[in-house]
Amino acid sequence: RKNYSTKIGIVGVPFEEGQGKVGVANGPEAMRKSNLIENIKSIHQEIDVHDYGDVCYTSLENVEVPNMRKYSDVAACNLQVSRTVEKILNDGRICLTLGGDHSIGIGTVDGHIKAKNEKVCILWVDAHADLNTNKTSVSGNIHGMPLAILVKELADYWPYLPGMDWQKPVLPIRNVAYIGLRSVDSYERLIIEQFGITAYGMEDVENYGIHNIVNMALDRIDPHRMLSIHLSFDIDSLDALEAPSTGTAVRGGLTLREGIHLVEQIHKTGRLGAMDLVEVNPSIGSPKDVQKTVEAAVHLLMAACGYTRRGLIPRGPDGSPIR
Ligand code: 5AB
Ligand code: MN
Ligand code: MN
Ligand code: MN
Repeated sequence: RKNYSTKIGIVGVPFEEGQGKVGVANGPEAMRKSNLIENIKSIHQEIDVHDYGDVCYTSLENVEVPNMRKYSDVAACNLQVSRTVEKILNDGRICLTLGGDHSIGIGTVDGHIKAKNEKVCILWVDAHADLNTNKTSVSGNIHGMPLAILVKELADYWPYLPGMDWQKPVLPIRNVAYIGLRSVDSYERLIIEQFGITAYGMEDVENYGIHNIVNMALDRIDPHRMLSIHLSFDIDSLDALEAPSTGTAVRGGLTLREGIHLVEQIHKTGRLGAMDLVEVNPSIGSPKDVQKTVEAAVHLLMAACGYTRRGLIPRGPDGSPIR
């Protein structure tokens, strides 16, 4: 049998200051109430899940950066996120982070990079590129900026970021791939083209199919198949019909089947280090919309833990199949 990690760590980040809508801070609670932990435990008997609870932080005082809304909260929260993710990985677990808005990707990726000595590649599954700086962002919302803060090549585009000295932009842009793009701002597109970032939009998914797209992305960002994979999954990568309860829904997205297939395929590499599941907002839409969205999130997280839609053959204590 292949040696997949069966040790999982879960952390919630009830944080919503990276964008303007109330409710996304309740994402972790909604996923836990939908029996996320119990569902993961029931995948197979060897699974060992530990819930590290929710991250909390105290906001910094008197720090501001132009066109970065709630900067002090984002900076303070992400330090705690980074430390927690680093700890979970150092405990030998795959780290699942429940968001929260996507600004928490700054901390999750930073913690992963620290735990694995920079041997990390990033799969950013999203309708959006999240590649704005404070100079290009039209909204000033930091959930549209995390990748621009993380990558090495854009370091010179930023002013000094007070209270973020713990975070160094060391991520090579060639280690990043997008899947699911369909709402990219013009300066983001310019950066993608200029740096040749691996970026698969919906038309690429249509042309090649999700299975080939995942392999093409891994060929580009991890050609030697040796890096720890960080899967940052924004629920708005899914079609608005499948995941309506999110702050910046865009129609024409991935089906849940394509999303699950992608996560299963990443699990099967045996190199999934950390996954973020962000932007689930239980205050948006009808109760049915919320249930649909939260259930989609739980399915995606279970796939990351090795849940298979085929069903598993029961195994005895020595790992051999019981027939
Ligand atoms: B999300 C937009 N590009 O910068 C901006 O949901 C949207 O984390 C950002 O992908 C969407 O405000 C951020 C227009
Ligand atoms: Mn995003
Ligand atoms: Mn998005
Ligand atoms: Mn496949």
